[in-house]
Amino acid sequence: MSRIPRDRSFDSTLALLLDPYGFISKRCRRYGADLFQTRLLLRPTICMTGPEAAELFYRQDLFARSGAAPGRVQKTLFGQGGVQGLDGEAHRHRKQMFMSLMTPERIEALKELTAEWWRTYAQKWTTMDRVILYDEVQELLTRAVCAWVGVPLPEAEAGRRAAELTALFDYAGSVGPKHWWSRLSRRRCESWIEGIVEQIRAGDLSPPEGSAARVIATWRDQDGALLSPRIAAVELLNILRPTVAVAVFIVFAAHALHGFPACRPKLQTGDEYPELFVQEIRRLYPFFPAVMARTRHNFEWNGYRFPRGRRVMLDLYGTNRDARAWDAPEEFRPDRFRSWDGSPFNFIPQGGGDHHMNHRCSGEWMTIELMKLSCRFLAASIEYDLPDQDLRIDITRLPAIPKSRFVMSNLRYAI
Ligand code: HEM
Ligand code: MYR
Repeated sequence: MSRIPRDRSFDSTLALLLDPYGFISKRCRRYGADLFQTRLLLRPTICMTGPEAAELFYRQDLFARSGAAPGRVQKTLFGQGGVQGLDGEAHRHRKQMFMSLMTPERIEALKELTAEWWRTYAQKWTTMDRVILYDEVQELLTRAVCAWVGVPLPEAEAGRRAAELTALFDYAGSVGPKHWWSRLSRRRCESWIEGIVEQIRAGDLSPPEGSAARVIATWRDQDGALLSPRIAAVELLNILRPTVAVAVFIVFAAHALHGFPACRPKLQTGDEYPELFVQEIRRLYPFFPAVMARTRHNFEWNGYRFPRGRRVMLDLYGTNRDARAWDAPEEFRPDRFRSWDGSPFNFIPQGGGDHHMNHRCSGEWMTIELMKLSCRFLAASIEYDLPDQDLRIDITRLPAIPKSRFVMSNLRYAI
């Protein structure tokens, strides 16, 4: 039996905040192991990295999610009572609600709405001196996703709602005033969507058959009861918020197009290259750093003893760059995905395992499709200049984004 390496410091919360993407893998390398134990937010936590650790982490007989996420993450990013904190049958049933929304036809409908908004925004950008892509795409996606789920978005509210939805993910990992703004935004978003759910149930609002707002407002849990309006709101926000968060990946795509201009012409035709390009962006760029669970029992793994009730954190970012699974892992090479083995545990930017059975992101296919569409638009439909700016990616921030948020100028768009 080996002892799980222990981090020397009393509590590592600050070290994690200062280096949220490198924290786990750097320490694992230092200790020559796939795991180590430390204290985070004063709770003992086992941190793990790599494909083998990912395979372990998604074993539901060994790990549970209820009570695993820190309160500050629930009060900002996730909300309380949603799918992320469910286990077993209750999780599978609720997950079905999300997965039923991800049919090819429904995803196609979102792509059409989003493409329409790209065109509208591009026209507006031709009249602007400077376009801050991160901010603009948040708003564009807010409009597309609200239409798609069936939530009315009056023109006068679009900017404010986009800012509130963005605050849920963009400031979830912040401390101080931004964190509090994120909490306030969660309360505002939940009240807004709760009102929508109540209107649907009262028959005052009738979103289309198959739309997320209707499916969620009328969904019955295993016991046959409707979700409470608050939980229905949390779940509808589990679609709205992360769709707006695709703005982060779109900004990374713009960043990669600038850094690797040879990719641009290859994105202009066909479907194959956009997919490779998008996968490599999801693998290499820093976004969702790690996921958390807690052990259900005492067990042993690879000679290490895991005690019952221990919080465990899996390194998504480091696993995507693990040299055991990837050649030259730090290099941007979209073509590597031509020969990827398709493992559910070595490429996990949106979680691992199975979409239906595990907590793996239900919006993963949607994310890929929105990214492909957006990359094509950036590469083929518009031209722009990049004014002087700091494009370095700030990896001390959660989520990481280019410091300048990607500024474009002199934008050309021929309809
Ligand atoms: C779960 C990342 C977009 C809906 C997750 C998880 C990650 C993730 C890491 C947790 C996996 C786990 O706990 O094992 C991302 C990233 C996105 C994104 C980086 C890019 C913006 C989306 C989209 C949607 C979505 C577009 C929906 C439209 C969800 C839901 C869950 C989830 C509902 C909870 C699943 C469960 O607990 O079973 N996502 N996601 N995400 N994601 Fe995403
Ligand atoms: C989503 O909105 O669900 C998808 C993207 C959110 C990424 C947010 C990154 C910062 C999260 C910090 C919490 C880390 C939990 C261990």
